[in-house]
Amino acid sequence: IRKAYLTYTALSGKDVNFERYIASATDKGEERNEKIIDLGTAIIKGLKEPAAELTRELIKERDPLEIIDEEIIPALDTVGVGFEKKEIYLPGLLMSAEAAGAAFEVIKKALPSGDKAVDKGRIVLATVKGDIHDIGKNIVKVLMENYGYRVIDLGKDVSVETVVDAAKEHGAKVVGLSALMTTTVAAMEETIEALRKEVDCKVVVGGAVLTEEYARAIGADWYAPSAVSAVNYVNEVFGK
Ligand code: B1M
Repeated sequence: IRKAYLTYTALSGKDVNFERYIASATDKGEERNEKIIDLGTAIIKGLKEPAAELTRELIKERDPLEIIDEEIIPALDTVGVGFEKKEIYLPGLLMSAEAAGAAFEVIKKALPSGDKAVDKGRIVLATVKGDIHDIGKNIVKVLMENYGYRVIDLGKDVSVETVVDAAKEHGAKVVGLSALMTTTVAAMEETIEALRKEVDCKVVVGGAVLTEEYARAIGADWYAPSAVSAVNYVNEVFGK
């Protein structure tokens, strides 16, 4: 009877995101759908609407970049660890990513939009081949645009050739590459190698799995551990 009840509450939408149902099927035991009180919890639980709503509240009193660094990224890190330990499954990871995306949409609107008429320089941006993680890249993009750069965003899972062609076509002085998996940093190296042969540009790289040492080893000009660091570097390049 208990199973039937849990199935009913899940399928009828009363058990948001099947939270109690999933908990009852794992060794965590049944949990109640707790009231969501902070943005981090909303992201961890994969709740889009509350995540957006809580961000709207937070943004009234906190700096948007601080919300990204202190709320959104730590929450996604927690989800990543849970996924690694097999406490969170792929659908949970996806829902958290969507909730983080909803929070970021609110932040994007609140950021000063910059002067769109200004074109301080062109930057090609991409998440490398084989990798579909683009939340970090999108943050970098918004920030660069706010500083007056024209960003040609090639999206995610972008082939080496597409990056090289776009850099040539747009005469990009900087190419930014993002990779989040140990399996895709190899594609980053391949892309840098191809760029070096055909385009005269600086390459800035970022993404959770990278380190400064590794970035140097694959021939990048700059390792950006954060979006702000990427913008600082780009300002330096174009300033010169
Ligand atoms: Co995935 N995933 N994921 N995932 N995911 C990781 C990366 C992982 C570490 C989780 C884990 O196991 N702990 C793991 C990789 C393990 C590894 O290789 N070491 C992993 C895996 C395995 C996978 C799949 C393979 C799972 C599967 O299918 N079995 C799959 C990958 C498919 C593929 O790409 N081919 C997958 C899928 C997904 C989702 C789709 C569900 C979702 C992504 C949604 C999206 O991006 N639209 C997702 C998510 C959300 C994560 C975690 C939890 C969070 C990533 C994130 O967005 N962080 C992640 C765990 C983690 O990172 N802790 C994980 C927030 C973001 C703002 O940070 O991207 O680091 P980040 O960006 C920062 C800086 O790094 C920097 O600035 C940003 C802001 O400060 N930065 C740059 C980033 N790029 C930059 C570029 C720059 C400069 C700075 O210059 C150009």
